[in-house]
Amino acid sequence: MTSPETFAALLDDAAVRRIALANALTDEDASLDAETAYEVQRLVVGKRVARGAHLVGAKLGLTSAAKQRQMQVSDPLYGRLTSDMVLDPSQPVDLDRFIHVRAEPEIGFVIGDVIAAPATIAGVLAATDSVFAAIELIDSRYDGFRFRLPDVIADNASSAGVLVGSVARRPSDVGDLRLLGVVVRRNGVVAGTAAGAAALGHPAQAVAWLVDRLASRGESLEPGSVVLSGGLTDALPLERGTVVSVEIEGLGTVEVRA
Ligand code: 0L1
Ligand code: MG
Repeated sequence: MTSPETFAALLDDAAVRRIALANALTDEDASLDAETAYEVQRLVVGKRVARGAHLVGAKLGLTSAAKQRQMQVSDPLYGRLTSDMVLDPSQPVDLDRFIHVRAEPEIGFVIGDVIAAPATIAGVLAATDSVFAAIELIDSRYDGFRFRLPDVIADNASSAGVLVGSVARRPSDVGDLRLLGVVVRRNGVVAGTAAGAAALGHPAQAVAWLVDRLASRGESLEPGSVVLSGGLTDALPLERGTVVSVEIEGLGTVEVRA
């Protein structure tokens, strides 16, 4: 079996050189399972931290029924967010940082208190300082975004960038997160619509899943962590000259310019 260290080095090299791997890790070694892939992910994130970034939180992926069906999985996955991924929405994004980046709308959380496992929607909401509109940039380190579940877990859930909207509100001031309308525009034209419930039925349920999953590995979310609760529509390729904006009811608009 190929070692987690070898796989982590391959993924990190692909990210640093912006050259996608032609083959998924599971093409090279079919015995790679989800648990080992999380160990690869830990090593990949550790390499970013060794280069000076620090952990700022986590993200959920594969939270929509459509994406789970497509990947033939029944669970989401998670990845880690690091400080070097946080981008300024007032500045154009430098596409040279990425391989084939895509943008997707998300509801973000800032966690205020430790959330005990097993977590509940009510427990997550009570421990949340604020929610905000976000754009996540995903960038697979695999050619053509072709991967199986362990591959994308190892690749830190395709994490690449985060743009945080300027409106931060307590969940109790926003209302039912499941019902928040979401409109995604590309160059001013509507390209996708959704509601908050697209993230695992309730964005706070996605956070609860993350808390429980981390707890099963002896980990937890630090107060102050930022959590992206999962893509609400299909991700849009972010090409030069493109502006993608995400408007979420009650949470304002955030945009990314390339
Ligand atoms: O954030 C996401 O939902 C992406 C998770 C990984 C799957 C993908 O890269 O599409
Ligand atoms: Mg996402």
